[in-house]
Amino acid sequence: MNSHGRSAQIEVPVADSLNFQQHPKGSQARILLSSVFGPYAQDDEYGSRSINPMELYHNQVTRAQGSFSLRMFHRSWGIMLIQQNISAPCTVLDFPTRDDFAREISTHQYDVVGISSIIVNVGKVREMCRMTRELSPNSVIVVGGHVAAIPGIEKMIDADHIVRGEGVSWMRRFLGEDENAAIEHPQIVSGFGTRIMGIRLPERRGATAATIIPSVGCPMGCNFCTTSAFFGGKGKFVNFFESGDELFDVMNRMEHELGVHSFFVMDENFLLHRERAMGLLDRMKEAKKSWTMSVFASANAIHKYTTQELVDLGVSWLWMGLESPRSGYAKLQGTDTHQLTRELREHGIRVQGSTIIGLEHHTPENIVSEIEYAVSHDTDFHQFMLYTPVPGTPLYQQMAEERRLLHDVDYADVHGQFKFNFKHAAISREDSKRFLDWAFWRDFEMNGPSLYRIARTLLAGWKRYKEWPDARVRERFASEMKRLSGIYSSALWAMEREFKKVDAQVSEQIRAVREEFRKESGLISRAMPAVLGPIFLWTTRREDRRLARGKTYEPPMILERRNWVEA
Ligand code: B12
Ligand code: SF4
Repeated sequence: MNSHGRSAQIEVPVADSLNFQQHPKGSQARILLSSVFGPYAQDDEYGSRSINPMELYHNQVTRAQGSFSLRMFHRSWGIMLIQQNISAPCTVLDFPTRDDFAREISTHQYDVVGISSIIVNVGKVREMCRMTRELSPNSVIVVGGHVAAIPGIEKMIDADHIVRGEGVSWMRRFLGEDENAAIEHPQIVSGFGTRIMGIRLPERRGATAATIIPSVGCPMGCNFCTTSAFFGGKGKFVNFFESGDELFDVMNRMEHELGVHSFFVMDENFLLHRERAMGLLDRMKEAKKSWTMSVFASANAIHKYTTQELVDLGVSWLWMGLESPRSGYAKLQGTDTHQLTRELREHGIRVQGSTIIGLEHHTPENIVSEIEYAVSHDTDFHQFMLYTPVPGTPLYQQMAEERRLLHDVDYADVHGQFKFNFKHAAISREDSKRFLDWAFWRDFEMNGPSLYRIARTLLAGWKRYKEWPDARVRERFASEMKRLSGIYSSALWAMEREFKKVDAQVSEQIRAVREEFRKESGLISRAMPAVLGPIFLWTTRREDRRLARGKTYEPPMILERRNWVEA
C-alpha cells in the first residue's frame, strides 16, 4: 500500500520520527512551515555559500555562462504541498531572512514550527531550532526534508520530531487527520524572478509553467541518488496521482486556475510510468489539449516511447542523466545517448544532460576525454555534478564501510559543486573542483550559450511540425514560434556579437540560426532584432560588469496563510 492507500504495489517509505505522538490540539493546532533563512548566495557562518545560490540553472547548469546564464527562483514545493493537504491553520514562510523568521514566530503563537531543509542547510536548521526555543518556547519543532537523512541529526539540532520521507502523510497523522485522503495539488507557478542577458522578464499570468508533482522518489535506485534513497530506495516511490485520469484532472484545473498551457512535471522519472503517461495522452487527445511538458526521465524510460509519442505528449524539455558511458548504470544500458539526444532535439525537444565528474573509473588521464564526450552531446543544457556520497544513499554507506569519507568536510560544502567529500582512488580533492569547473566552461565554449541552443531546438521542431496533420502538435510549435521568434532573434543578434570573443566559429553558427529564424518569422518578429538586438547587447554588457563586481540575486520572502484566523 502506498502512503495514500491507493495501490497494493507501492510501499510506504520510512517516515519515522523521535517519540511520535499526535499533537493534542489536532487540526486546531497552528502551524508554521518555513524554508531555511537567506540570504543564500554569500559565505556565512550558518552555511550559506556564494557558489551555492538559491537558483537551479545558475547553481549547477549555466553557471559558467556569465550574463547568458538563465537566472530564476523556485518556491519550496514540499511545504506548499503539505500546507495544501492539512486542514489546520497554516502559514508557509518561504525564503525568510533570520529577522523575518524571528518576527513571524514572535508575533504569532504557533503550536508547531515546521522547518524544511536539505543537507547543506543543516547549520540554518540548528539556528532556527535555537531561535524557536528562545522566541516561541511552547512550539513543537518538526524538521523534515532531506536534512533528516544525516546520521546523528537528532544530536545536531534541538527538534522534537525529525521526519524522514514523505511529509504530507506524516503531518496528517500528527494532526489526527486522514492520511489516506486524496492529495489536493497546490497552485504552483514553477519559476519566478527570471532574468536573461541582464533583463528581468515580466511576470504575466500564464506565461510560466505550472509545477505538477505526480510522485516522489524513483524505483531505479542508482547508488548516489538521494531522492530515490529518501523515499524508500530501489523499487520504491510514492505516487500522489496514480492514473493518467487523475493527472489530467489536476493539469486541467491548473490550466484554468493559473491560465497555463505548460507544465513542469516534478517527478524524478516521469516517463518510467508508461501506463500513467499514455493514459494522460489519451485524455489530452480527447480534450484537444495542446499542452507542453518539461520532464525528468532516465534513458531506459525514454526508450519505452517512440519519439512521436513524446512529441504527442507535449514533451518539450527533457532532463536525462548521461553520467558516463562506462558507468554501468542500469538506466543507460543499451542506449546510444548521442543518437538519442540528437533525435530528441531534431523533434524540438530541449535536452538537459547531466554528467557526473569523479566516478570511480575516472583518472586525471581519462577525465578530459570523458568531459569532451559529455560535451559532444551538444545538449541544450548540461549539468555537471561531482560524484558525491550523500547521507542516506547506498554510495554513502559503501564509502563509510570503505573508510573513504572525509570527516572534516562541512555539510554546507557537500553539494556537488565544490570539492569531493570522499577519498577518490585517482583524483585529488583540489583537482575535483578544477575538472568540474572546466567541464562547465568547455560545454559553454564548444556549444555556446544555452539560450542559443534552445532557440535552435525550437526552430528544428517548428520546421518539422509546422505543417503536421495533428493540430494539437502543430499549434504548440506555432504558438511558441509566434511568442518567441522575435525575442530569440533579437537575443541571437546580441549573442552573435558577444560570443565572437569566446569562439568565432560558434558565433558564426549563432548567426546562421538567426538567419533561419528571420526566414521563418512573421513581419513583426523579423523587424524586432533591429530594435531589440542592440538593447539586449547593452543589457548583456551591463550585466557582465555587474557580475564582475560580485552582484548576486536572492529570492524575495513570501508568506502565505491558509485556513487562517488570527488567534
Ligand atoms: C526545486 C529544487 C531546488 C530549488 C530550491 C527550492 C527551494 N525553495 O528550496 C533550487 C533549484 C533553488 C535548488 C537548489 C539546490 N538544490 Co535542490 N532540488 C530541487 C528539487 C528538484 C525539487 C524539490 C521538490 O520540490 N521536490 C518535491 C517535494 C514534494 O519533495 P520534497 O521537497 O522532498 O518534500 C517532501 C519531503 O521531503 C517532506 N518534507 C519536506 N520539507 C518538509 C518539512 C516538514 C516540516 C516535514 C514534516 C516534511 C517535509 O515532505 C514533502 C512531501 O512529501 C529536488 C529534487 C527532488 N526531486 O526532490 C532537488 C534537491 C532537493 N536539491 C538538492 C541540492 C543538493 C540542491 C543544491 C545544493 C544544488 C546542487 N548543488 O545540487 C541547491 C541548494 C541551494 C541552497 N542554497 O539551499 C538535493 C538535496 C540533496 C540532499 N540530500 O540534501 C536534491 C534532492 C536533488 C538531488 N537529487 O541531488 N533545489
Ligand atoms: S534514474 Fe535518476 S532519479 Fe532514478 S535513481 Fe537513478 S539518478 Fe535517481
